[in-house]
Amino acid sequence: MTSLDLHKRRTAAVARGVSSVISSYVDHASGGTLVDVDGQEWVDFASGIAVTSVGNSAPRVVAAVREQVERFTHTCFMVAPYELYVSVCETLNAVTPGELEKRSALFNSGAEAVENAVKIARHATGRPAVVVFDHAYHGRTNLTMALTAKNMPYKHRFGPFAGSVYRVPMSYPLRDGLSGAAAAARALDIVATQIGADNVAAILIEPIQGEGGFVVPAPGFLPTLATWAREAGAVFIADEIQTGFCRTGSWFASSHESVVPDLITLAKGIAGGLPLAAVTGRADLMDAVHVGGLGGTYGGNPVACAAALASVETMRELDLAGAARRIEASMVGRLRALADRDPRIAEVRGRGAMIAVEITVPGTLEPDPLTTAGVSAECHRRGLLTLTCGTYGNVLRFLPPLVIDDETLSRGLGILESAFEATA
Ligand code: PLZ
Repeated sequence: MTSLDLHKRRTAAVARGVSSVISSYVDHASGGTLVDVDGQEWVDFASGIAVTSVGNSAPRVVAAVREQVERFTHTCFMVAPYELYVSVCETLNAVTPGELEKRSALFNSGAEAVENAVKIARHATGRPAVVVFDHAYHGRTNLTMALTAKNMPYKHRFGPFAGSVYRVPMSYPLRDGLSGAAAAARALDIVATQIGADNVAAILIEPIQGEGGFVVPAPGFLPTLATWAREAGAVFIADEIQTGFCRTGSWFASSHESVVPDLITLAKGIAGGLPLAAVTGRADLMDAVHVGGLGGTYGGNPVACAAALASVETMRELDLAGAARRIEASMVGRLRALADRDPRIAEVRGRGAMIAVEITVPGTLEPDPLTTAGVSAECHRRGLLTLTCGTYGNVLRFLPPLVIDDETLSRGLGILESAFEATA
């Protein structure tokens, strides 16, 4: 069966609303490459959107999943509990920032984790308002669509949306030129005047924005917001679904600025590709919810839990935070040199193995989504799997698996350079 055959079957069977970045179908994949059903190899700079940090079919994950799938596949933790769920919660409480008493609860998807973090914050504070930011992405369910900024393709004609969600400006150094403190003051002034501090249940923010364009806030922005939340009795929620689990060169991106979130949402990199998500945070907040108030049929599925424990072990053993920092060093070096030659690149930014280039009309800050899509398509033609992002679709982002070897990483960067040259 070729990709072309599969495309025909797909068109007749799969809803049009579910799209794919490339038109090739995957046959198998490892720690840095995918091979499609037509036999072409792709260098993987996507990791299934920052998921397979330990690589595809990582040996420890495969072994743990195999063993668990033979033992039992599902009992529902709310019906008949099992050790793996408890072990994952213990692990999350230990690896997340802050030496404080924590609790965790497990879910299936990132959006579900975000929904639950907001439920917990509202329940614990007795307040309604949730503060979110320009360019934010938090999911596609009804509440998380309301929390997400961008209309197309996430929200268009899917409303009405959940209420008591307030959007304030993000710190976006390339575009606002503000210090972290000044950008935080701008955001908090709106909170004070349009919401009122006493009504705020939570400030919810990605420490580095993902879908919104790999926007790294100016230093001081996150700590100022976290301090404000503490003083206002509001919950500071870090959405580390895309940034977590060594992706940015640290176990969690909040740590780059020594921020200890009250609650943290987790998914993606947590379980080597198996669906698992979590909320981890301050015990007093997590335990404020009445018995039976949190849950779901599949949350903390035992096979996904086994995969999570094996993934975290792999991250520790292979020092994948260190690997992400090494990826950053090679990527940023080559990309900065490319930016010096190519005036379409307005900025190279990101941390660890979460790096992007923002593309604008040369000499201006006018976003250039057409060029961005063109370069990305050229990468695909040459066998490099890249993704775009950004409110204006003008950011080309790179999320290689953290286990990618130097040769494959270098080959991917070479393809990227040639794609820029071919489209100049
Ligand atoms: N919060 C920060 O990055 C998922 C979504 C891709 P789910 N990002 C990729 C798409 O087009 O749907 C994400 C995220 C952050 C929440 C989520 C939502 O996680 O597992 O996709 O629900």
